[in-house]
Amino acid sequence: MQDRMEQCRDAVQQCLNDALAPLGERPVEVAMRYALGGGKRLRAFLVMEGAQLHGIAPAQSVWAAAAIESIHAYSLVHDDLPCMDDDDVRRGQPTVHKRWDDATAVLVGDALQTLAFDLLTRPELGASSQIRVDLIASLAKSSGIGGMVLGQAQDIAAETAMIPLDLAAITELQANKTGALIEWSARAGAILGGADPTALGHYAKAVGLAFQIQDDILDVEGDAAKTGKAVGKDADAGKATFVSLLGLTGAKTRARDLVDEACAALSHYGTRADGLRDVARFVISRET
Ligand code: GRG
Repeated sequence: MQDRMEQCRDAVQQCLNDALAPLGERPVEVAMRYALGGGKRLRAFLVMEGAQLHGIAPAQSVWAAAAIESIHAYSLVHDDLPCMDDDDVRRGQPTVHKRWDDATAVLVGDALQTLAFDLLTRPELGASSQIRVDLIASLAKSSGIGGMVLGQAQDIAAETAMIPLDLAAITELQANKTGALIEWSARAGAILGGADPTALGHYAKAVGLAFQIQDDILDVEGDAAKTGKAVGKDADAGKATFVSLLGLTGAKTRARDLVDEACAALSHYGTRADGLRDVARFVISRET
């Protein structure tokens, strides 16, 4: 799978380079390229693997893969702003507002968001008008107030009110905040192939939740490694996470169960979906 992920990373980067080639060297344009660089390209890989299952060539699906990475990059740039998470480092580099300024970071996020929809209109995607409309409408819902933006707002509201969330509330919040884009990524391949995306949607719901649980596990294990404290002690004190609610062992078990559920949802595809099963396992074994 590592080889295929690397091929996907290269193809997506080339596609983004092509899409950005007409841009100039204004700070916002340079910062857009900067924000799009790096990352695991997990969402792109889901798009391209799902598309391949439905007979869509990588040269086509890479445009949808680049679109979701553009939305994802926008969300990270805005999430890092001082008015949100106030982070200084992203993908091992200074965040966009640190390297430039807040106004540039807001504009970069805005421009990356609209770029995503532009990419779905490109002729190289080779899709019918109806399929393009389906992809654009579902991406608008998943990234906007029907998905990611709603999840971010729920997160901010919970933090502002200092209300500790229960398991149902945190599951719903994360399904919106990070799950919606992961779900769109997996479903996009079936939509591109004119097929029913339900099975890939079930797979992605489980993978999205496992991804977030692993994120919480990495947070506490990373903090413990840095501070030398026992795992789980003082990690993001006061904030409910899957680890604080389930315990570290419980969170790991839940993540493994979700990966099993995700793999089972692909039964209809047989061994042709082994690449997607590998991604599900990768999500809970990743260390970044
Ligand atoms: C600002 C509207 C708005 C939304 C932001 C998704 C999100 C909502 C914020 C991200 C905050 C965050 C770091 C959440 C943890 C899970 C996550 C999305 C991690 C980053 O995704 P990876 O690991 O990143 O796929 P790379 O860099 O590999 O692409």
